[in-house]
Amino acid sequence: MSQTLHRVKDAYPTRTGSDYAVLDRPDPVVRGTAADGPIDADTLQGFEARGYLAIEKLVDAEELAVLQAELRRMSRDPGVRADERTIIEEKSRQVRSIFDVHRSSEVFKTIANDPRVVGRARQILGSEVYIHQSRVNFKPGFEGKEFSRHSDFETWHAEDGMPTPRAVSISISLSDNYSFNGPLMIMPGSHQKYVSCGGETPEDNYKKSLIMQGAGTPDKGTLTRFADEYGIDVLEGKAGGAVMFDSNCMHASNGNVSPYPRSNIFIVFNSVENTLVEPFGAAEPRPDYIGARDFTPAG
Ligand code: 6CS
Ligand code: FE
Repeated sequence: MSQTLHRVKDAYPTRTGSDYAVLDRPDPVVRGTAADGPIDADTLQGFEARGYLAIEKLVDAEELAVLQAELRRMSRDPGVRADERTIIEEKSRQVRSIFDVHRSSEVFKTIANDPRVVGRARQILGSEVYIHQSRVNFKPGFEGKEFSRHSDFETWHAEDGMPTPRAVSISISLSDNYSFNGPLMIMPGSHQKYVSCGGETPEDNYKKSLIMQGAGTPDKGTLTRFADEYGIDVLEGKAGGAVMFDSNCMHASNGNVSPYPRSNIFIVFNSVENTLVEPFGAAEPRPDYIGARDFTPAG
């Protein structure tokens, strides 16, 4: 039986050609409890309310040095640069992101499956988890371009076929994040609302959206109302720290005109009870290196 017949009414319609709309989120945010893993009750409560949590020090100096060395190695490898999983900045031609690093790099595969990371994801999502996507973002000094404001889940729902927002991202800082070098910015609490975006998904959208997102970025009116209601938290933090955030948080990051790079590794965990079906708002699913279709549990 085709998966289409299994599809219940889509609670998160988007890019259906109609106008923008703000919908309530019917699905819960945190499904585990403090007893289920390393996150304490207060921090879990904060994640439920704000949609994110910050970990001041996830890895120690030695582990961080290994991650940073791997980042440098990959960014200099001409084979990596030529690979379709590597996204190049439009103007500067510098490496913007490398996708699928949890499969192409032993070092990043190790940290992506580390109990300190997977244990937290399982606790938040209340189930076994698998890796939906991984990427390293470079955001080099002077040239690193911005990421316009968006909900990751809106894209994963529309283009990868992710049914509900039962997914969580972790961004591990590989360089210090200051207010001035393009750190992650999250609207706290915005994950409780879902912005159904207007327009439709262009053919092969990922070939452009990973350089600069177009479809799926909310309209200015909605973003202004969201900023007025939720505010904007700027996630500063030292290298080796991390931020975990709900898949539906409205987030962005500014360009980087400082001399200091803002590099991170970004890993997305999806619940094994929320595996991908066909896209809800695009003609074709995106390639496996962006939306994984291997649902083998992580860890
Ligand atoms: O399209 C995606 O899957 C990616 N785009 C952004 C801007 N954030 C999430 C994800 O890495
Ligand atoms: Fe994003």
